[in-house]
Amino acid sequence: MASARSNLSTYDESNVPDASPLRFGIVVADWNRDITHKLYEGCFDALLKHGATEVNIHTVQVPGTFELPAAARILAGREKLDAVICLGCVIKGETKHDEYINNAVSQGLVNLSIATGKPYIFGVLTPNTHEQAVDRAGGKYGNKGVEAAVTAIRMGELYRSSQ
Ligand code: DLZ
Repeated sequence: MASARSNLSTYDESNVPDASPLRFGIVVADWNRDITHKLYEGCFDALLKHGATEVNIHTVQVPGTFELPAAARILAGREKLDAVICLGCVIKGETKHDEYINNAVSQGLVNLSIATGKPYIFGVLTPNTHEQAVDRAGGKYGNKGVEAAVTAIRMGELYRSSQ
């Protein structure tokens, strides 16, 4: 960390660190795959756009969002990675399944990040409706997979510089 006051950068899609030296994992859930596979496309393309190479992006598919933390941990144990991006979509329904899954996954990913020092990125949509999900998977609010990729690049660079 800098000891003097930094000139803070304005990070957006036009000001992202070079991802070419970094290695990424992407774990994508198949539940609501019309949404999650779009998140994946946006995420993967954004990593490439910022310099990542295909051989440095390792993808694993899992059945549902609940499986993301365990699979992310397995993938990080198998490959040398600077950040692991987890993509899913849990749509609110008649029961409380969304609360159980979202709480477990967000807690699981932050626990992994803190325990290992490696960034595990929460790229999970938690919409009330399918339409809200569409809006955030390449629709009117953009593609949250792109935001997850940019977050992974920034955090991956921080992780790499601390090794
Ligand atoms: C069971 C379930 C339900 C009801 N809804 C979703 C969902 O909206 N999004 C999602 O990613 N997964 C869902 N799942 C599946 C769970 O994530 C998980 O795969 C199963 O409970 C098995 O552990």
